[in-house]
Amino acid sequence: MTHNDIDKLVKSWIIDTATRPANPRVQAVVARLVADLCKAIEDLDIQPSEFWKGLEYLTNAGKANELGLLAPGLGLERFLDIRADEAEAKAGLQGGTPRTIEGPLYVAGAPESQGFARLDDGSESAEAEVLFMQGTVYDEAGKPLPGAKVEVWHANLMGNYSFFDSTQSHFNLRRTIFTDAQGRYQFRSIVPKGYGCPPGGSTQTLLDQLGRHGQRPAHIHFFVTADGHRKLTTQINIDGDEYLWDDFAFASREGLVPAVSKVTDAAAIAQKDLRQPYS
Ligand code: MBD
Ligand code: FE
Repeated sequence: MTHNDIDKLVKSWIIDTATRPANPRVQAVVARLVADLCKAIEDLDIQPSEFWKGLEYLTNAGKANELGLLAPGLGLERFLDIRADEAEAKAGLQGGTPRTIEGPLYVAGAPESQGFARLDDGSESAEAEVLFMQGTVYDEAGKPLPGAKVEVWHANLMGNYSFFDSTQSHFNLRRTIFTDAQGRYQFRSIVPKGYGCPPGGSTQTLLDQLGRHGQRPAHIHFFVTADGHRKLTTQINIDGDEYLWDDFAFASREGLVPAVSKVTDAAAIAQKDLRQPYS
């Protein structure tokens, strides 16, 4: 069958030409996706057994709540970001901290504080390196923005996230910090390890067949929001990670790998103007 024949056939099935109420956007999107799938079946001579295997795969991935992991693994979430960057560039917007993907592991409702927060519950203090981070939220004119909401979340030393890992306390390594009068936020936490897709899970099983690993470099996620401003979704990477430029989710970007300095004495830490000195 030609692609043209497929387009016609699919439209004749999917789009109701009668007067029933319909959603034109859903009609257009579904007709396109089904037609593209039919074209792939035709061109690749996908066998019925392969088709049903694919459906079973998606069923299992959905049941295991892994579709949100599959999307970044296949580069689809990164693709949405590339398009968002293009749309902003077209609108004449540029500069600022680059966006990168949210991923599937954000949880709303983290404890809130002003200016500073400690993110970790101390349960890994014996093994972890202490991490301090501070920054300033600026508006598009480069003016510091007080009262901006900075939501931070990251993995523990096992590369796991609270709520998705029942061994962690609720909201461990998740906080919401509002910037102070100078637009600054500061936090203390632990240096995280990178995430790995669950071995034997739907996503990793597919990645295996693509000859790919399912590792992310160590990273920290951010949402930055403020009234009258668009939301920034981003991450930073911990420099030196072996997967820094080999992320299975394609989220690493220039400008999101801040300089890390190792500080070993309390006096030097105090000099960094952190409100809650190392203890
Ligand atoms: C993560 O921690 C993550 O940030 C992404 C994008 C995908 C899987 C796990
Ligand atoms: Fe993550």
